[in-house]
Amino acid sequence: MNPENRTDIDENIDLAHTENPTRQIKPPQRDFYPLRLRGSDGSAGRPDEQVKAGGQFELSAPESPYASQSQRHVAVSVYDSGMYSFRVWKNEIPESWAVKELPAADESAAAAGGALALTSPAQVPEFTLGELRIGGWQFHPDALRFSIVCDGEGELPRVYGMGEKMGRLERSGRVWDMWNTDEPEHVPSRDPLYVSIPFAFVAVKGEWYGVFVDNPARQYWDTALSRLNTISIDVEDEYLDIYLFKADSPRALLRKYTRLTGTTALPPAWGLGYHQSRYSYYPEAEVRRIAETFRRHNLPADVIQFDIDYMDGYRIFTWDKSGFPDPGGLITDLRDQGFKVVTIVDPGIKADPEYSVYKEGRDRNYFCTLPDGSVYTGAVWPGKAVYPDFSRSEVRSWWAGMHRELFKHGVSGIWNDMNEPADFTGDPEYRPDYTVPNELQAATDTGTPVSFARFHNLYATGMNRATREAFQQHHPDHRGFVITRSGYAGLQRDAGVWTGDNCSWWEHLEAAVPMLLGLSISGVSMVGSDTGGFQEDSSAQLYARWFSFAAFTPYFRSHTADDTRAHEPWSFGEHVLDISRHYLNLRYSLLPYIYSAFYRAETEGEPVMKPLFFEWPQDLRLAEMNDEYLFGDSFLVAPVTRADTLWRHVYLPEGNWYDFWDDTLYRGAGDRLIPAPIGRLPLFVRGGCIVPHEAPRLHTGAEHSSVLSLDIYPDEKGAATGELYCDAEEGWNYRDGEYSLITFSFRAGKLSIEFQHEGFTPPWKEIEVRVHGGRSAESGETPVPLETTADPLRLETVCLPEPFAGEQRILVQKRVPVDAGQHSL
Ligand code: MIG
Repeated sequence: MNPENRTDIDENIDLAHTENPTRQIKPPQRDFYPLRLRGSDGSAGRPDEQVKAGGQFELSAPESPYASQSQRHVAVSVYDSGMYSFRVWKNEIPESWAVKELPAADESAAAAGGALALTSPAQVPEFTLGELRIGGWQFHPDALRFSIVCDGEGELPRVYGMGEKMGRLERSGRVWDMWNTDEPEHVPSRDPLYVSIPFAFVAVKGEWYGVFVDNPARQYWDTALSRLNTISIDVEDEYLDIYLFKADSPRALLRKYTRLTGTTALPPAWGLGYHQSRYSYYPEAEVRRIAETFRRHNLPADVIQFDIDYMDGYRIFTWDKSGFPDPGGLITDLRDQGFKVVTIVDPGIKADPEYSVYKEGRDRNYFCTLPDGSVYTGAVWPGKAVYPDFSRSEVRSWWAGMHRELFKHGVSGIWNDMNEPADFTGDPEYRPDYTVPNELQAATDTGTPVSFARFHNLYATGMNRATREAFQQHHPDHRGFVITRSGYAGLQRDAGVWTGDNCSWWEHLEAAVPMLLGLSISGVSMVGSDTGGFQEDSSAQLYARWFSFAAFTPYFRSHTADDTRAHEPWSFGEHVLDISRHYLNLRYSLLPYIYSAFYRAETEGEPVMKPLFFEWPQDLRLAEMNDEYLFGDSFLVAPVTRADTLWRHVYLPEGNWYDFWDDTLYRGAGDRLIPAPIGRLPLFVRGGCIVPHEAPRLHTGAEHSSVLSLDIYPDEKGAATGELYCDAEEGWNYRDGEYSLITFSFRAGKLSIEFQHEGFTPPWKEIEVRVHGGRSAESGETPVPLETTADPLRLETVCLPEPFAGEQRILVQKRVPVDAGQHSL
């Protein structure tokens, strides 16, 4: 952006509510020059074209007027996990913030996952891996380009992943922009949004490939738009690190990616409870009223979140003295009611010479500068603001230390907002430029400053790392809880993501499903959308539907903007209150199940919320499934995302499926019409699963009930398996073995309980086992909706089906001890 176009901040103008027209993203027009092989002797190619791992080539663009700048090296590496990397570079490459650990190098190219071959011994080197051809290296002084051609004999590649994007789960046919952007208008065509994860799954001819382009600079991915079988990627930098994976399933592929970039750590159990938020609960009396109302209505909840108005004039790490005169007292009282507090933190520091955080940061040169060395001033909520330079470990430690002001009063978790970073002096019409200028400098620990053209997408990651460090500094015995709006590949090691400023639209409820799935399969397991919608006023019906859906998403939070009606569970009358309580209870009773799914997320990178194609990659009906998903291994969720709906069409994949509410047994694969009046989330349990659950509590700090329930849903052969993970629910001792992993298996009427690991005494004394029988849906009878009155959509006649009871068909019920052993049922 031309710096001259930047707006000077006028403190009286409401910058938050500016217009923002839809734009189509296209990479800028550039003349690229092909990079050709050049022998070390200067000849035009090498005769010995057989590549080995570790092979290096010299490339140059002889026809380019920039010939002197255009010489590049390409190095190929092979890792033991069946992963290949290409490094195209000229200068020194900055340390990657995405890659956690490189798997060991494996010199034999026959590593698992198929071999890589150099197929074009001609001038432009191309490598093939199965159906993929990687090559077409091109040079422009501002960008490098390469392409991935899928030789699928006419079959077009399907593309998934790429993090937080609007639109469908399957990403082909568009150009995607990787540039963290404060984008409040989530219309389907809009891109980019807050998070950039340049990692995609490419499925072609039944094979699964992964492409990860590790470079935080802006990237454009033309996913088979310009040419149907080609993904062409521009990176606005002078180097590329491309990782290429091959696996026999999408799950195995994601596992490789999370081995490289890390997994989502197990959150403290309270983080998986319900969070209530709004912009903003103010003053403290309002916070107390919210907490009391939750308890008065018997609503399970663990967290109240404080949005920016808790601060003194939006100064980070301060408290508004009149609204929150005694934050410690307030938070203690909330704790007595079973609530924890999560506070918002923004990166922009008010440029106020009287403000200690500003003064200290300025005196220590901790803020980002322009190339002339002067501190850059932009603007956010507090007006003129400066930006901490999170590229430096010293600044991150300082920022971590500042959290003392929050933690000393009892704050438990941090919500990082505005970390794209947003800058109100940027271009409000073109949101990718609603940020600090690219010429800004990040000083880095190496001493070589990098411009924000390269650091921009890492800014949030730097901030999230600092927040992680805050927990290490102040609460080393706590796991910490961090939710971020922005981030880059690998962000899952430090934070979960909520999907930012959606609207109270049915369309956004519908969009939340592929959006959360896209993030989940890009390594970020802790994800959620603002329940009920952030901007605008939710209707009672929308809130009820959204709430029941969100109970089956990893991060479960209601939030709404400053100018909307209230979006609390009781804000829409008795019926929505009942529905909300119902789904809160269900969520809380399933916490042992959800927590166990998070254990798999940490140890294996398995997403908690996952698309159906993950489980049945061969079933092409699932390749485009945007409105159903798996939550953990056992539940298939098909949320209603349209107004005034009584029925929902559902496609059930192969296997047996039990309607969760009444045990109607469906045999997949096939299409079904399922009754779905308000209050009844279409929910199915996969035959062959054993679901652990417990009596719901008002919050996760309350004592567990003494009985754990195990509901067994047998498959066609009458068998089922399940698992349960438990530990202290906070702290790190589980990493030293203080946990128990219990597996259950049911076969021929016998249940066996085994401890795969026994390092923690489960909180339950007994197990109540129930075997479900299922009622056949094959009788030809059309299922009757539970509500037969005239007005089921106006909520007056909501009939809430009881979970794990009521209409279900239980064949056997029996209590057994929580010990290893075998029991006849
Ligand atoms: O520009 O802190 O996405 O959740 O309530 C608005 C106020 C700034 C944006 C976040 C939203 C939060 C709001 N913030």
